[in-house]
Amino acid sequence: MINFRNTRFLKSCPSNRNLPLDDAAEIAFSGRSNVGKSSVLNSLTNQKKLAKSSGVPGKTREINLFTVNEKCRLVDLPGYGFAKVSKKEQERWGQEMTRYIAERTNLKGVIIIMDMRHPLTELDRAMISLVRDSGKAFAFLLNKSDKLGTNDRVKTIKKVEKELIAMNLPAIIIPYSAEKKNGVDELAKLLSGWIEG
Ligand SMILES: Nc1nc2c(ncn2[C@@H]2O[C@H](COP(=O)(O)OP(=O)(O)O)[C@@H](O)[C@H]2O)c(=O)[nH]1
Ligand SMILES: [Mg+2]
Repeated sequence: MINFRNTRFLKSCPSNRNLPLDDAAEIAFSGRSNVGKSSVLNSLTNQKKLAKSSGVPGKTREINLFTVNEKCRLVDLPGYGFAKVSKKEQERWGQEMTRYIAERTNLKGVIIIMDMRHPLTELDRAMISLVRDSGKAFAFLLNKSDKLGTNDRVKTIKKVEKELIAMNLPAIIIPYSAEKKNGVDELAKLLSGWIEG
């Protein structure tokens, strides 16, 4: 099992052209802005400010890379669907993201993070087809589970599972709370499997 606790910031890349050498496996985290992507990275690595988490959505517009160890990196992709970003900027980001996911040879898998209260939005579905077309591994993390009661949580997970199966997708779902640190071990186990095979 990979130890994620020594993860360090490596580099911020405004475009694919700035990416480091593809000499370590990468795992990318994607999701609508404000779903808690930065908070998930922080909880996984047991650090408070590794990925800047803030109440200001849409701040992360670059591909941020973090070194876990010499064989593994975590990648924080720009959050999608932030209304205050211009259409043009969103389009450019769409292109950078598409290129990263489709062409990055050392990308082992993508964690699609969704807010458990609003799963599978239109933009999530666009991201899903992008990742599916890339042939890379992917899984779903339903964050902010602490915002729902047990019944609604179970119901939501079942509903998402059903929809994924209907779309012929692997229904790998991790219920998660970055705030309460629930699901961290499950996530670490899944990522370790992707990296260590
Ligand atoms: N209740 C709750 N709030 C969360 C959780 N994860 C993130 N948040 C909050 O959601 C907001 C956005 O989080 P952030 O990590 O910056 O989201 P990002 O834009 O996807 O990187 C912040 O106010 C976080 O404190 C969670 O699991 N539970
Ligand atoms: Mg963020």
